[in-house]
Amino acid sequence: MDSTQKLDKTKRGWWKSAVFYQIYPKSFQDGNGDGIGDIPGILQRLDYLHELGIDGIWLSPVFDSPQVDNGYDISNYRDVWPTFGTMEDMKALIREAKRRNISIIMDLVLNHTSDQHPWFLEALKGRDNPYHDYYVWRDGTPDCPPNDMMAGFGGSAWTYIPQLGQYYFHQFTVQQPDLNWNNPAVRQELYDMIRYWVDLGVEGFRLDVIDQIAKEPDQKITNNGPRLHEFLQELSREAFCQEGLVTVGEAWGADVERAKRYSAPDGSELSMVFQFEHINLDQKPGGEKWDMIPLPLPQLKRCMERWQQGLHGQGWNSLFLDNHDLPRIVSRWGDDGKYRVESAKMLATMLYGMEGTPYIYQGEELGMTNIQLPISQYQDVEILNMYHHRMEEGYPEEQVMASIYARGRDNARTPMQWSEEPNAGFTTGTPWLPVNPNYVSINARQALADPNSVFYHYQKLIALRKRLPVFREGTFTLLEPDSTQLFAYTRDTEDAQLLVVCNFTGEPLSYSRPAEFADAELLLSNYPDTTSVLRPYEAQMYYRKKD
Ligand code: TEU
Ligand code: CA
Repeated sequence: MDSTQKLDKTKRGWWKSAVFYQIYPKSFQDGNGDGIGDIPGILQRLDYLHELGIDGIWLSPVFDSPQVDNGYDISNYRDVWPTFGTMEDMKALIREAKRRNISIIMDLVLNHTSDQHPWFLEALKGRDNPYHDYYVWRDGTPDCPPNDMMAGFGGSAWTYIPQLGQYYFHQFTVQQPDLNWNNPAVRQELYDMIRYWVDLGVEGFRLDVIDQIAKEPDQKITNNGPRLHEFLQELSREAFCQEGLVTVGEAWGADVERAKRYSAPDGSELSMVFQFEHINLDQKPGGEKWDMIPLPLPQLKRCMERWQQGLHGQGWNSLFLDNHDLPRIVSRWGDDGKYRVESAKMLATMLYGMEGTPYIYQGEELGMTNIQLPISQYQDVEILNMYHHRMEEGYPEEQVMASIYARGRDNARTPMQWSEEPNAGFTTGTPWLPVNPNYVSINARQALADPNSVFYHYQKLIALRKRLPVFREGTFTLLEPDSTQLFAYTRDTEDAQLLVVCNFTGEPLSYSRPAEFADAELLLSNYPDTTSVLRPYEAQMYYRKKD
């Protein structure tokens, strides 16, 4: 199978046929033995990514940063963190990736900077400093913050600066002050910076918490602020004007109607957004992400249906189950024990039959799993803040740890498992976060040697999506919506039809496919043959030409 079919990236909307791969640089490949992944390490692995068949890399932030939030706290937008490498390394990465027809998509954090960014250091110098208004300030006294808004990773969203007699606003950690988008100078600085990266050959951007830039803290508005779409349209006009750039905004607050605006086909805002409605379904209503419930399958199906049908012809979906903030999907909605391989393939099949642009998170193509560590070994600021907070509140420690095992972001951030060599071939030094001990049996070297691996299943799905227009154009119809075991749907164009059938459970399921598919071609499945039942986590994809 030709997994390396090239897309013509000069064509508008090329990214509709593309598949992207997210790299979390700290954990991908260490090139110099200091235990931390880096850009030279990524360069070593480009051939692996090319083999998988991806068209672009979403690179989580590599900018200079004190790393309080692993780079989502940027202190210099125009340079890379020295531990990751140099600008020369970055240029080499852009060039070498492009040579393999892989685009580099940078991760832009435009909502906030690091508190070590020169703009913030200037802002602290006085109310009259020209950079003071780059951030969001309110007068106050030490004991009385402007309001009771809370920050994303715990604590107040306001931090007091005594010498100014003012509070600054931060939606995330104290070290991530929010930028003031109402100030046109801030916006122009950011657009300039984006053009700088475009000039270096970057072909797109992932926009961190983009729906939070237009916050209005006096009204307690965080996402979807009143000027959001005005800002996005200006951003698009001024910074994304180069034909062919792909832009994907992270939008936890997006519903279908909002997503239509973000991803409007006229290109006035973004190419697409990451929305999280499906991701939030196994969270207790009214609770936090740490408060879990079992995944309600009928609701998942209805949710995907709503997005598939809602955006068809009117916008564009992103397709993802994993990223650096989420637990590993095979541990979450699959079975990371006995049926790890089958369920990892089933989840991919369920998603890759849909309309949208898929994003693979590093290691997902190997079926990498969650990890359980003692609290002293976790690194993530969100996990550590939550642990201290809930312990103080009197939660039983066992329950707190169970939440971390199930939902903690470090699950996704353990080093990439390349081989059965020490530290999974990730580093010759001491990894910054422990390697999952299961690397001896789950790793890329073994996957490449096994024709039945999860890796090759992804490779086939990617190639199919490029070959058959039905993946890109077909309308979506959900079958058997109420079944608590089966996830099945069809995609239809005028002359072809795709059927995707997934057993979402570890129990066998009797199922006969619609009559018109009796003689259809089996494009792909995760068992060596087919029988009259769907075995645990069995997934099948059928294709037929209409006559
Ligand atoms: O995440 C946005 C965000 O809302 C997170 O708080 C998310 O809800 C949380 O990670 C779920 O556990 C983005 C980045 O993806 C994340 O890595 C950053 O920490 C965050 O923004 C701040 O920049
Ligand atoms: Ca390194």
